[in-house]
Amino acid sequence: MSEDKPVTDIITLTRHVLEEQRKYKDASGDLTLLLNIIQLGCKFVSTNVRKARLLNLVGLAGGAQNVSGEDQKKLDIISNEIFVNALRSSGKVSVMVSEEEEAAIIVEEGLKGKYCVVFDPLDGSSNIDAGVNVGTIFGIYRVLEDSSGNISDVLRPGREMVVAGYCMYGSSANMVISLGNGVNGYTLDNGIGEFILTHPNIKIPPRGKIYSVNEGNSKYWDEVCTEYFHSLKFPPEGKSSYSARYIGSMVADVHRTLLYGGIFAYPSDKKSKNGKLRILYECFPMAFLVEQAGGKAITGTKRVLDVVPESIHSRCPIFLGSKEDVEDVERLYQKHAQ
Ligand code: P6P
Repeated sequence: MSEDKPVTDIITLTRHVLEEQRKYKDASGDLTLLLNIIQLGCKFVSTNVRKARLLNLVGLAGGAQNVSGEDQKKLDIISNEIFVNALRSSGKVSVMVSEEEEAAIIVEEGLKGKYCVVFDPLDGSSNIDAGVNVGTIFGIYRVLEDSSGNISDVLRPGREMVVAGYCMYGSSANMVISLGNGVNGYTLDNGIGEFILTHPNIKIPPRGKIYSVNEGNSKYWDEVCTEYFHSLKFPPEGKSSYSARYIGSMVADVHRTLLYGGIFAYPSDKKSKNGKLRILYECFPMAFLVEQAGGKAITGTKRVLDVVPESIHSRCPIFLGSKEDVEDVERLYQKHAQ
């Protein structure tokens, strides 16, 4: 909220999306409702992540039982169930892909809608015990023309998404979202249960001073990664070294990169030929957001959003962040390809 706005003129995410919807005369309101469902899921997860830290709900049941004697489920499984049930009952979704579901969920006739949602309900959940920020990552496609809603509606380039976003659960819940014309950030006001606009029109700096990569994999890196990250640590005379920041939770690492600039990478290497991060519900939404904020996202040799996933859990390498930093990597790959 800008300084001069009176407290009584609060811009919530719902209001912001409705204002956006009014720009499209044929808008049905379905996307607005769908985003409200996603907000509900994020509010639920936010509450339970906070509770989990207090009630030690995290981790496998391991014999722990809840009051009705049922085995406690891992938080990410519960989070997944909340999103799947809420999205299915919305009647706005035909296909769902979740990090927690082996196969795509094709919604039954009668409840099918115009959209497909791909999501990781609780990315980085292994970090919850340590109190590290975790998050929900999501992307939305419209069902293809003449499609009744099936797997082909999601095995598409990320550039065809209509919405991408994440919700980071930390000291507060921060939603960062793009509907294809810029990026806005919202903070959950637990008092009124609404996401309030706090970071309008996020733009990533053209170049940063931070690099974010798991250096524990450096012995497996290709020549480009070895040369590139070395150049950040041992720059030419007169240039400052970059700082290293790596949390190991994608939402937290990308959120910092988006706000402060620099580069986040999960490269392919000799151990993981396609890297670790999943294309549909990690790489695409983050690449979409970073591009919308004026940055870039590449696999090393091509734009991430131009990749076509072979299957719903396919992976790809990713370098994302400030335009000039990512272009340095791009040039190195081009040089090594000659
Ligand atoms: P590594 C979390 O498990 C995750 O999927 C991403 O959130 C994170 O960026 C990555 O894995 C961290 O992987 O191999 O560095 O521990």
